[in-house]
Amino acid sequence: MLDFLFSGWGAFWMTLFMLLPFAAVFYYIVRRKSVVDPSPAAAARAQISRVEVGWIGLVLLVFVGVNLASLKYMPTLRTAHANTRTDIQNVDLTATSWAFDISSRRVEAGRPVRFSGRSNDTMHGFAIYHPDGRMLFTMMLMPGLTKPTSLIHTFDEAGTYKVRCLEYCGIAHHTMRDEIVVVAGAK
Ligand SMILES: [Cu+2]
Repeated sequence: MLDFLFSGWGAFWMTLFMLLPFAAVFYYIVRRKSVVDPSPAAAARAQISRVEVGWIGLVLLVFVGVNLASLKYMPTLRTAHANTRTDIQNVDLTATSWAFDISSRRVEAGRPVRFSGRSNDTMHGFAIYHPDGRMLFTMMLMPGLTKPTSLIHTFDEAGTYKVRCLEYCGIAHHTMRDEIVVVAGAK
């Protein structure tokens, strides 16, 4: 049942749920200040003024608007969305000091790739770098897990992408490199 919390929408509802106490405190303060204690204008009507309602409305509108607009950039939702695609490419990899064993070093651009990684011995990292040097993502590979660690990424551009281990794993950690070739998608 708890698996739901680790899905895209589960994470979304959980985040909203965690914001509830803050909303309650915010409401309590606003209500107390404008209804229960309207001082220093003690003679003012014991109601929330239109200006205050307007401000609260504006704040809520901006809050909801910004959250909705940024929803599609949430990694969990992107992953959940990519998981529904049937053309996903699977790449399995195993890290062993000090090399990667990668099931396929050639993937297509424009289609999501699910990287599922395991470690055979100690903590390793699996990071992919864009040909221009930018790091796109990194994932941590822990030994002894029953499920592989997985991450979904869609490459936009063809090219040779460098792979590096970013968890210090011993004397030859710096030699733990590899490459993934991204080819243009067939369209
Ligand atoms: Cu390493």
